Amino acid sequence: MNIKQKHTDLIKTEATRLGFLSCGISKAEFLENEAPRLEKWLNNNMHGEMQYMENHFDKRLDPTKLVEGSKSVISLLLNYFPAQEQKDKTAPKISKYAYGNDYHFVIKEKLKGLLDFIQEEIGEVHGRAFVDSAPVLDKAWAARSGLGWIGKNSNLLTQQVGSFYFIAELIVDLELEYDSPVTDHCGSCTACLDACPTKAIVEPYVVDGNKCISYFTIELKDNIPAGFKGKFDNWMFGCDICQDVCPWNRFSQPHREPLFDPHPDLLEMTMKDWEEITEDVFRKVFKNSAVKRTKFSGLKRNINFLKTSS
Ligand code: B12
Ligand code: SF4
Ligand code: SF4
Repeated sequence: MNIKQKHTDLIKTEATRLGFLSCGISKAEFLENEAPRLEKWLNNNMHGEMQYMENHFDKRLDPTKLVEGSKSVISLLLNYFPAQEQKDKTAPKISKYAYGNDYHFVIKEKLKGLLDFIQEEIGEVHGRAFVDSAPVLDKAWAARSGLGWIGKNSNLLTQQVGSFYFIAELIVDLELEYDSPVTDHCGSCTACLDACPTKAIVEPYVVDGNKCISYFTIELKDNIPAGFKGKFDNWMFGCDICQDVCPWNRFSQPHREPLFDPHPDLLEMTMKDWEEITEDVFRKVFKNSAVKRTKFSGLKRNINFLKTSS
């Protein structure tokens, strides 16, 4: 066995041991196909107020500009599909990814573990860990590395486990064996486009961030535009509709990461509990959660928006 293959096998085995769903590897190079798409998306203002998306255009498309001397992008998936969902079906909804502890911290620890392992087992390897934290096109790298295809809802998707997982990367200066992309299995399906209540999937594979419930409820600092009243289908933090309707998500399996388990109260809270939520309850239920991104005031804004929508 050649040395690159041996290193690749070691890394993939350790990734599985750390709890990642899968690991795929690509050569670190310029993302030629994605460049015009990203440019168009930005020019059409589909990032809305997410100004960070305008920054570091060149680095976002070329990992060798982000991590000097880098040779490989190691992409990793971590499942967050919960075993149980919110009990009160009339309660405002929270996206499944935000039930437990903030994934940025959970994944960073695992990535650090993988990088330490590489340095111990393979030698002097330089690299950096990324989880939604820097200008990296997570989905594009995962797709290149054969971890799934980018579906018409623009999420990375697999036939085996659907799309309810996070994507992260290690970008390293080590040459490895590279994977190949898998084929697109969306076929003639349009379930996600048809189900999106704000028509944010403006054409297959393109999401106008500016129209997405996830953007309004998490990213937007101002008031939610009144024109979207009645269209949120009761989502108060994020939105899972275009994934819930995806036929491949029938194959989602519950995660086994205890840190992603929700605070016990979260699943029990009723519509009334959410409408009357206090800052103390918010702090308790969302202690280490990504929901803290909206702050108490943001979540209240979202709940009030839903209340005045119906
Ligand atoms: C900005 C952002 C958002 C924005 C914009 C969404 C978007 N689609 O870009 C908002 C706030 C709306 C958002 C929402 C969500 N997000 Co988000 N988001 C990001 C972020 C930070 C950047 C994405 C990006 O670069 N967008 C720029 C545009 C240009 O890229 P794109 O939509 O991916 O476009 C590509 C494809 O459309 C493709 N394409 C275009 N045309 C065509 C044509 C063909 C034929 C093909 C094949 C491809 C293709 O090329 C483009 C460039 O690669 C990433 C993290 C990261 N650093 O990558 C997370 C990320 C994409 N988000 C994630 C998640 C989980 C979500 C939500 C599900 C959360 C929720 N439940 O509320 C929703 C899903 C909404 C949706 N349907 O996309 C995960 C996705 C995991 C997965 N399985 O794919 C990521 C990867 C975070 C992570 N590290 O895990 N998000
Ligand atoms: S997350 Fe919701 S609002 Fe955004 S594209 Fe998907 S279905 Fe539409
Ligand atoms: S719902 Fe259908 S079109 Fe949309 S991503 Fe899933 S398989 Fe593809």
